[in-house]
Amino acid sequence: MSNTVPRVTRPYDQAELDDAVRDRGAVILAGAYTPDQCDTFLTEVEKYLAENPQEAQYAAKSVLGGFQGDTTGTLHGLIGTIPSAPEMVMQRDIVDCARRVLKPLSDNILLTIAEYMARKPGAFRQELHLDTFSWYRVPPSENPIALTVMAAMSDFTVDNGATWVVLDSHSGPATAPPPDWSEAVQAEMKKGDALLFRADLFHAGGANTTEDDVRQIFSMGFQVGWLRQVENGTLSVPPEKAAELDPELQELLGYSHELVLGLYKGGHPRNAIPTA
Ligand SMILES: O=C(O)CCC(=O)C(=O)O
Repeated sequence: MSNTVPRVTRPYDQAELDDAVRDRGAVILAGAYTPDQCDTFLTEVEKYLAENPQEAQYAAKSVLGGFQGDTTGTLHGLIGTIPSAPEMVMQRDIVDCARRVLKPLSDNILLTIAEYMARKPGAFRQELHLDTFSWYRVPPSENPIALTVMAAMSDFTVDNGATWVVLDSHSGPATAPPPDWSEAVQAEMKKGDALLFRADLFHAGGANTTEDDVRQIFSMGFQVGWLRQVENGTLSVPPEKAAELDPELQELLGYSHELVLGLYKGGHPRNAIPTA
């Protein structure tokens, strides 16, 4: 079987997309975002960080920021602060694919996290890891419980550390030892492409060995509706702010319930959102 990451081009074929994610563990959606969308997102993030320097410091010292080290800049809680973030999260092909692929294990899906990462020159190569580690007590399954997206806001190259993935390494326990690096391949991408992979697939950020090429990433995840999210969506976007958002995005943030999980006063959590 080929050891290059499957790649779909527009118009994306749904079956090809879903099969690649389910069966090989990863796929690249070429041109998932337009260059304009990438530029707008990056400009807004830059402006926000310039106006709120305390946020960059807070992120650097946070649990996730600490894990990344000081060669990676991060920003969380994008929805509600970065104007284009809702549109970035609601990339229709990606959200719809997540709904289909996660459907066997959940009727509803949630946004696990939405974050910005800048992996700067000097960024180290991460260990091969699984994003299911967040829920390591959940038994392994043929069907994924979560998906991760690494969208290239600037080109991902071998030298600037394009994400490594180990195709077909999915469906094992979250505590499984990593495979050998010789099995890993890099997902080189053009600005606007998005790598979508199962959270139970081994992957790692690569080393950025360039002098001046910052690898700019918009990353997000989707998960079954009965697991706790990594980013607390209803604290990041409290009801008054959620009121400004599209109902589907409200639900993805956590203003939703899976059977009786997530109820508010015994009813739908959208009841907490003020109406005009
Ligand atoms: O940098 C990347 O491309 C992947 C990052 C990653 O997997 C992580 O931060 O957990």
